[in-house]
Amino acid sequence: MMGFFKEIFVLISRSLRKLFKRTNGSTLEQNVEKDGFLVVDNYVSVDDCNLIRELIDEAVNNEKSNVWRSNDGSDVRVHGINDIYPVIDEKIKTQELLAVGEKILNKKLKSYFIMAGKLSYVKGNLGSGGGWHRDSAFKDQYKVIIYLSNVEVCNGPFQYIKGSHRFIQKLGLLVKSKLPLSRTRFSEPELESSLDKTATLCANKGSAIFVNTKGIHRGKPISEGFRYALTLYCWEGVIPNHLGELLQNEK
Ligand SMILES: O=C(O)CCC(=O)C(=O)O
Repeated sequence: MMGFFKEIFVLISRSLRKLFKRTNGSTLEQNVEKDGFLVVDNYVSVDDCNLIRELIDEAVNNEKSNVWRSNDGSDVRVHGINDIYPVIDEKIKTQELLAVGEKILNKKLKSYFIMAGKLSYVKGNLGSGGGWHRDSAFKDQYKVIIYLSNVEVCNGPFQYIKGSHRFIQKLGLLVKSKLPLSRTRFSEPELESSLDKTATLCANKGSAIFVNTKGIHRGKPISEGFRYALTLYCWEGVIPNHLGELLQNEK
């Protein structure tokens, strides 16, 4: 019952903010609001993607870096890579990405970092993010994922259940599959009634995915090769402790 009221509260506050904004917003904002995501091709040039990939490899191989690895070693992450190489913020125009996020959320964003992720095929891997999940059960959460390598269906593309950030779909999952509104992690069978709405976002290097990660998403388990990507994480307040510990100056 509590979850229901939280959801209604978020819905009312979002509608009020929209009312005061008095504009429908850009196509990008409208798509993220409707479907939960939008892919923009050629956001970063191929040369810049290649340069950033070299920097990621350098950071991963440098023993001074704070590198996170999944248990099976298929997912390797450098949180706050922009603190080691500020040129990355310049190349991906982080300030512009944050400005878009502020428009989508209609809130000021005060903190952020860039996470570099390198996925490689390892038998039995769960994919980036460790399976289907919402980053937050009730609050809208903005992220941008930039592919630095061409991503086909075998390379662990980002997957999103279209519209799953919306209250109406959450209600559907509650009614059809008995999934509480507060749930953030899901097994594949639990999502059976919604999997036909899955968008598998294959795209070329340099593409940027603008997404509300309140919706249900995952990185598809990688079945071949590798995937390089950057993810912008940002917040209205401070960086949560569990992520702050992974940043570069914390080592
Ligand atoms: O990198 C991906 O494809 C998915 C990442 C993810 O699940 C997340 O950022 O929460």
